[in-house]
Amino acid sequence: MPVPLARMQRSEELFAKALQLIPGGVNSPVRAFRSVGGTPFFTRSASGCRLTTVDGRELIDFVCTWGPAIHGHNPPDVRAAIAAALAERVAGLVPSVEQVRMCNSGTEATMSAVRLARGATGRSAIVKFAGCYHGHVDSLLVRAGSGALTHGHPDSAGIPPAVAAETRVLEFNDTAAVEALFAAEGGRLAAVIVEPYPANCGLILPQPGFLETLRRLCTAHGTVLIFDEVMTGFRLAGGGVQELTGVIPDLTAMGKIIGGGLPVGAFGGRRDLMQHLAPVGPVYQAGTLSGNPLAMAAGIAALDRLQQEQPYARLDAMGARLRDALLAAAREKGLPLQVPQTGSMFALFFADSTVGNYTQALASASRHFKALFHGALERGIYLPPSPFETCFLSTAHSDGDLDAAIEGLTSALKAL
Ligand code: KE4
Repeated sequence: MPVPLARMQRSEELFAKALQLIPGGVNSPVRAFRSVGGTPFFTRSASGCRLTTVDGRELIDFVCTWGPAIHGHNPPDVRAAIAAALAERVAGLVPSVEQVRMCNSGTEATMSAVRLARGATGRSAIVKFAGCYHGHVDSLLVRAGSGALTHGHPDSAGIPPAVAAETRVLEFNDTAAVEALFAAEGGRLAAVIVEPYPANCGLILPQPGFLETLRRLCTAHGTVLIFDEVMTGFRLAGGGVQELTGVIPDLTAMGKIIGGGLPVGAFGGRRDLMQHLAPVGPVYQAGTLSGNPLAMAAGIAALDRLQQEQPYARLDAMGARLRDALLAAAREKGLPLQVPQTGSMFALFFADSTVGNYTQALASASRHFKALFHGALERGIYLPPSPFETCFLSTAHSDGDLDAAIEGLTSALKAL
């Protein structure tokens, strides 16, 4: 039975206190519920795919701490992990990685990869795609996705115009625009950075040939192709999207799952590029706790468990089952719903046709999403509090959990 959101008064009290201590009451903007309204709840405990709030509500979790919790919350084996060489595992799994450097967040990983590309090519201009979010890097927080999009200021305050001036922004899937930019400026472009499956303005899948075009043009012009697989790495396959598509970037940024819930990022790729990094080469990059044994151990346990379980086919089947159930419910209700889904990732766009880029994502009806979010929450289902995020399944989601989620979500859809 739906439970009114109002019965989360303990969370209200705590959030009021957090607002005194932390800007916006959150350590990361996406958590503020700004896009959907209402007060963020506080979690008292979490296990597997379920959260228990300080208000005593139990919720099936589809946010999965925004991606890292591929094994759900508090997996025992991750806790029992021992320190070993995480780098060895990453190089063995990710096709583009001949060498890798550990850091402490996805933001550091993308920032460092861009600096490395600029240092190795001696060029300054970089290309990103609207709606892609690569962390809060000055030169990449330009028409970004995720919280930057949710909060309606894709170009954040505090970024000097000169910094953003070297960033070219194109629409994802716009092959003609990419061809034209390379024709005009190919020799000036240090890097193209892209989420190969953009998942920070909902979930957008590449049209056939788009990633291959990026690869061809970067190779022809000596531009470094960077895949930001912070979200998709190890989640969609052991080797991420590059394993699934066979499109191999020059550098890959990684994060989230690689830390097993602790703060870890990494970037790696062609050896000749990585050799430009200090102390070997002139591109400086550093981090006090980069590669710390605690975080490495958690990441190793998470990756090893993925290798042992090979959950990818099961996760994809579960995602497809959820997608089909939601589409059927929307059809019955006469709602224009798109549910892009790949592996353990899916999103919900209230739109008449496939959402293929940022502009189309923005045009989808976020008012329906807001109502769905609250309807789902009242039915014990926690979706990301923004239409510009992606939902995640984990190895902790059982078929029974999925049945419960389908019941709750279809009920919430029908109540729109
Ligand atoms: P972090 O610096 O938050 O570890 O990673 C930045 C980042 C880089 N690249 C991609 C593709 C990402 O999705 C992210 C971070 N994702 C957001 C969720 N959409 C993290 C949530 C948050 O900002 O709190």
